[in-house]
Amino acid sequence: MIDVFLLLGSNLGKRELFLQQAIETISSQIAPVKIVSSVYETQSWGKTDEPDYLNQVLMLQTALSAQDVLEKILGIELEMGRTREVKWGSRTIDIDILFYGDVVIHEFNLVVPHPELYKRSFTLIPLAEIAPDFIHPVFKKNILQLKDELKDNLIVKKHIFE
Ligand code: PH2
Ligand code: MG
Ligand code: MG
Repeated sequence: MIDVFLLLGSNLGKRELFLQQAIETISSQIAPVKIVSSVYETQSWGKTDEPDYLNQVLMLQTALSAQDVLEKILGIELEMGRTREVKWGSRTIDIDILFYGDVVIHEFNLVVPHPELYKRSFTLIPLAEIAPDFIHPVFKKNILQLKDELKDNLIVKKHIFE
């Protein structure tokens, strides 16, 4: 079994509901979600005129290959109404593979560890909550170190549920 870390993001419509639905669907279609971070309200990164996101990091353990996990994720995103028009555009749900154990993957449709995670506090802050000591297999630094080295001033705060 491999420890897989996923990032959920939503910045359109019923964001809280979409995160919850994604966790349930991932648990039934991929593997039971073992650990979840808090939900964070985060300023849009990359395309700063987009609405704020809710982000959350999950850990699960699976015997599926990384490509099989990706295929399931893309199916779940489609089922949940995800469309892709512009890079970094708004979305009901985005599910990204952050780590697939300590495996390094460079395939035409999949790069793991996620190539931008080290630049993004909206990823490193929730990740540091559930896996502070996990070593990034390329940078050979743990998540807390990466988080402390980050120069990203976008606001990331714990989400308050209504
Ligand atoms: N995802 C992006 C681009 N920008 N910004 C935040 N705050 N959260 C995201 O999940 C996010 C983003 C591309 O997937
Ligand atoms: Mg993404
Ligand atoms: Mg994605």
